[in-house]
Amino acid sequence: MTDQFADLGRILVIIPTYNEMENIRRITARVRAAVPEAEILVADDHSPDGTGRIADELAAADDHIHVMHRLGKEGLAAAYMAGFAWGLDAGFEVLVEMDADGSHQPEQLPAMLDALRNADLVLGSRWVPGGEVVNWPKSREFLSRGGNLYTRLALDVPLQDATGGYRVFRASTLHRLELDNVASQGYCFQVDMARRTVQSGMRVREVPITFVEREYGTSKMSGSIVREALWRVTVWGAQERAEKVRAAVGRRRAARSARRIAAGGR
Ligand SMILES: Nc1nc2c(ncn2[C@@H]2O[C@H](COP(=O)(O)OP(=O)(O)OP(=O)(O)O)[C@@H](O)[C@H]2O)c(=O)[nH]1
Ligand SMILES: [Mg+2]
Repeated sequence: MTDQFADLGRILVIIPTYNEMENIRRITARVRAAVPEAEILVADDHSPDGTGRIADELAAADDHIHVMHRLGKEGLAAAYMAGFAWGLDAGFEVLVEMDADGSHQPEQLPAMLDALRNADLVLGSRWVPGGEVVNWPKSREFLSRGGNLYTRLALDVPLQDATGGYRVFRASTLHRLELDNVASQGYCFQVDMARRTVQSGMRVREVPITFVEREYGTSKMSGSIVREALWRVTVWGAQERAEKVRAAVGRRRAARSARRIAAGGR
């Protein structure tokens, strides 16, 4: 089998899980088929339904599958932070975020990896031309589109889908992002990572994906995750605007004193 992405370096797909018993076999098999050279890290938060045990069985049968057993449910962001640390430490050059529930289709990963050749971060995007959602109630679509519009306006970040969770990072991008102080839990963590990448001048590309609503298991989305996203984005936006005003005032003062010096005064 030829290694289609050898030029990108070693690839790790991180799959956080909490009670994904019905999904874990399916999703790992699909990743293995779609990108055979990629390795997988299942980051399980001690799922009561035994997802971690099933992942152990899969890992025992396949040296491309690894499992991280975490102590308890700490949220998606914490699982990804631990997964990133593990992957960077193990020397992977490409780190992928993917949900376990089938919403992020492994078959679309090759197109995203291809886009990484000209980017530092690739976002799987539902809201660029060619992107779509399947089986989503109108209310969820409204929430996602509205959340992204609000994020664009509040943070001045030119992304159509900054809240999505299907992503491909270069290791070098994660190294530059100072992961230690990434706060927040749900969507907000995704927004924070995307805006930091844009603001540090790195290249972010959005690739259209077909997001498929989960068929098995239950969603961990909650009102508190949405509320957290809303207030954090608002606070970040206000901070950024205040900084821009401070910078503009500073520039004006500097220009004024330069003019005074040029005129011989003080
Ligand atoms: N390790 C870990 N994984 C989690 C946690 N919460 C959610 N996940 C996983 O994160 C992924 C996304 O969670 P979902 O419940 O699908 O959340 P969502 O995709 O935002 O919501 P839906 O669209 O309703 O499915 C899934 O693979 C979950 O198992 C957590 O606290 N710890
Ligand atoms: Mg989901």
